[in-house]
Amino acid sequence: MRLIASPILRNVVTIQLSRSRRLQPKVHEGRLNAEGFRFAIVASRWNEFITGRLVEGALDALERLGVNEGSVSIYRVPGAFEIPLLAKRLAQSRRFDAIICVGTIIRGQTPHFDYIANEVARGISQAGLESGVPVVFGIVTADTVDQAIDRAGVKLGNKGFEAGMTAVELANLYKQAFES
Ligand code: INI
Repeated sequence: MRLIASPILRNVVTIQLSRSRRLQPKVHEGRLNAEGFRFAIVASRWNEFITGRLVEGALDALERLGVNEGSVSIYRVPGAFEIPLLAKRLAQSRRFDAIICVGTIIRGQTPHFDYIANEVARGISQAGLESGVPVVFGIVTADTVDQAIDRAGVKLGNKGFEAGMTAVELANLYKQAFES
């Protein structure tokens, strides 16, 4: 069987190849170096046995990436629903280069799961958009306690660690992009 590329497809390929030869785009990517940056972790107390591991994961990432002693503050709130407002106020205070939000919302524990999870996600996103400071989503949402445990360091990585890494990358990226 002979394969005949359509004229449209041939054009696409030609354009992509010539673009990659001509253009030398300047790529901006944040480095993974936490030295000199300040971070706040906003953590809820619900499901502490899981959220505690997310906090540990975030601290581990910051420490591995060289954060300075005294440059990390942890703020605790009762539930995940309370995270967005505090994250927004901390971001607006300009005392931190990034805010890391961690918490655990489990479907089986509340008929309000969808409301809480949606509002928390929307609020965290809004905190970043309204303050202009990176606010990172490190919230575990899961159907069961077992699933949540898996995302806090057992099987599927640690969402707090992931959020810590993201915060460092974004702190660097924003500094490179807007302060140099
Ligand atoms: N808060 C959580 O962080 N996780 C949950 O799973 C949860 N459940 O299941 O209800 C939860 N509820 C409390 C909520 O976040 C607020 O603290 C509360 O509604 C007071 O505003």
